[in-house]
Amino acid sequence: MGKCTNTGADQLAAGMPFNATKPLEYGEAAYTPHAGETQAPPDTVCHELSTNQGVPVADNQNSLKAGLRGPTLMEDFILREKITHFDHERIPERVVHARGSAAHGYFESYQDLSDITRAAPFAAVGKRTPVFVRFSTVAGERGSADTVRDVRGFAVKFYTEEGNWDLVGNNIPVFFIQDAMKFPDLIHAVKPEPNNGIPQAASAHDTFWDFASLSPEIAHMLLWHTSDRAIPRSYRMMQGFGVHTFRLVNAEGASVFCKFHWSPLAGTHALVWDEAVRLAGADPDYHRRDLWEAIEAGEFPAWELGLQIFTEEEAGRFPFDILDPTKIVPEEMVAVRTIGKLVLDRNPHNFFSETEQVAFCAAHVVPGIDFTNDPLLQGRLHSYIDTQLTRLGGPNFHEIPINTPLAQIHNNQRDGFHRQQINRGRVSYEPNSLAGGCPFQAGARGFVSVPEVSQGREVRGKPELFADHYAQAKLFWMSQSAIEQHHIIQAFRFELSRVRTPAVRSRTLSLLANIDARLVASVAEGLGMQVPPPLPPASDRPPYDYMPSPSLSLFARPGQLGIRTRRVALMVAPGADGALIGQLFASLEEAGAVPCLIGARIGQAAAADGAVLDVADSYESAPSVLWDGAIAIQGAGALAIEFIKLQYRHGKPILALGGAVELLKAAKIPRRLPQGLPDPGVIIVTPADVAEGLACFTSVLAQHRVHARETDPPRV
Ligand code: HDD
Repeated sequence: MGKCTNTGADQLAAGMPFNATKPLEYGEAAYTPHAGETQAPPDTVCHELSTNQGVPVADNQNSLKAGLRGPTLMEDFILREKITHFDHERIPERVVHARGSAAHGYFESYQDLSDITRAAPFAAVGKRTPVFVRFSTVAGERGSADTVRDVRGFAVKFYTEEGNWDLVGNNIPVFFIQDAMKFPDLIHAVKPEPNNGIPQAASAHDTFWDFASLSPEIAHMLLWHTSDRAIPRSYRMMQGFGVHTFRLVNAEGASVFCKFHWSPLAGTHALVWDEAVRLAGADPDYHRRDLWEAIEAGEFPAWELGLQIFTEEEAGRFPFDILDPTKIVPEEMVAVRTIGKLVLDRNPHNFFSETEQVAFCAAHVVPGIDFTNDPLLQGRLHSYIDTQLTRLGGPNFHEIPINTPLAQIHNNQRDGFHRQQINRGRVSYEPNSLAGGCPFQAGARGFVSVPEVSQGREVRGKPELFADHYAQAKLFWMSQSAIEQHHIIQAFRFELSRVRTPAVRSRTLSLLANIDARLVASVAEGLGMQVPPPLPPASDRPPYDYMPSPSLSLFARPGQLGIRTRRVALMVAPGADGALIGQLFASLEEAGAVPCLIGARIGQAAAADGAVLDVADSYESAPSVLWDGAIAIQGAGALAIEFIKLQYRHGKPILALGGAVELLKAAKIPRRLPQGLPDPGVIIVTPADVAEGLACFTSVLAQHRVHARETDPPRV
């Protein structure tokens, strides 16, 4: 059995002379934790350090030199191998969706859908299929902040027994453009401008709005993009959509159309813009951390899968074209049928190997799922495999463990960069007799495309219904609550205020003038501009008049989690009531919330009764935006005042106990809403009434925030 040799760092930590060697037994701690520090359990049995050729490394501290003060020698193959590998640690980041986070889990079918589709995940009630899900932003680079205004990617890889199916969707059910031909233009416009590389992860700049204002098909998407959908509170709290219309095909080959919807059990909740901006500085990993911590805590994020299923005849009667990815199928026209549940219950072991190297592809489907002629989808069928050739270095990316199907692979594809499989025998072609005809075609058991009739002239163009750019933008606008509409106006004002070219602002207003008079007037007012005449419509057809669709509001899905996973700051200071804090802490934890003591500085503080308070966070290290609600117990000072002011500004519940009411006074927190009614989220009680106060606090916390409190500009 080999020995695990202690390192210099370990020796320093253990107070040993630097050059002394003390062999450790297998599994023995290689590092002595400081008091109070817990040691992460080693992943595997501890092994000897080696090179990539398996040569044991004697010394990982010093390069090989000609004399102690001499030059480093070329001969040091261990140093050169280590540095060379390090130099090549990065692979190209995704050209879009570079910033992302992922987790493992499973999909469980509630139903047997075999009458509609032969897709393996839906074959039986209770059937579980393993999945890997990656969430992402679109525009930002790999190290950009999580909370920027952007669409979020929602990509699900199902490892079915009939191969991998990737449902590569977004958290918004429509897209910016109608044809893949425009995708590079869209992305070039939204990415940092090519002359100076500014701005990072933001659509608020001239080139994006220049492109947008010249592309009226974007109108519907612009309203989603400026809505709170583009600043979710958490990946766990957003919907997902397949966006395009797909086909479901059963064993007899009969097919229906389908739209895919993921609906979060945690409900749909968003940040407010000021919070999102501050979070980008306070914790750029806010969504990544939230997902990771929820899974580590056993609070497994879950979504239900809903299908909108309709026939070709029904599709023919819709007032829009189902091949147009800028249109939804309103739930009032086709109900969403809930058919299963997605649960994420395991974090990746290694970010690079799994989250970075996972390769999703819109063309990865399994028998039972098929495409439509949506021209955006058709372009995607090419793009994803093509992009992996550069990003993952060749055509064998399916051999990277995270991409490998559970289903067996048998084919005659051979060789190429990074080939892992050692194919045996001399036969790599089909038909053959020398290998007994293997592997042989699966026939009807295999993937069979729907034999859609496809005839027509070769043209570059769009179907007529694609030209109705505004009817569904209106539908979205009128389906939003007053506060959501207010946020859309504010977002347009922000984005367009950042645009330096007046003509671009004006053209965007002309586009908005086709959607709603109040919307465009409010945006124009915020820009100090007059409302220009509307852009002429692209079609003579009168636009369809939709009824509002309440399910398009974020408030339609409050969720089932209550206060579970909500982060609560218990504001304390030395001399606080230890028993009261203990009681609050225990009650919150029992309800599944995440309480934490916060004060002017971290460390231990003495409570009034002599008990020790473990203050884990300070107002500087964990500012207000990181918390869903605050309970003020004791504390004062400028930082505490700033903290509570921001809790108020962002609509969060505040419970003040006893003397802490002074803090609210110092912060000038009003007890009434702007409308004059008492604010349900500003709760002041004596310590004797803590149970009652906490009940009020948690009921507001469960509703996410007090939207009625919101004012612009803020009152405190
Ligand atoms: Fe795309 C990545 C979603 C249109 C080309 N896309 C990518 C990812 C998601 C989407 C979620 C990240 C996958 C991951 O986590 O690795 N894309 C969409 C949706 C679209 C869409 C919902 C419209 C409905 N995409 C789209 C078009 C094209 C691309 C029209 C090109 C013609 N997308 C790509 C890509 C990416 C990608 C360049 C970048 C890295 C990758 O694929 O693996 O191929």
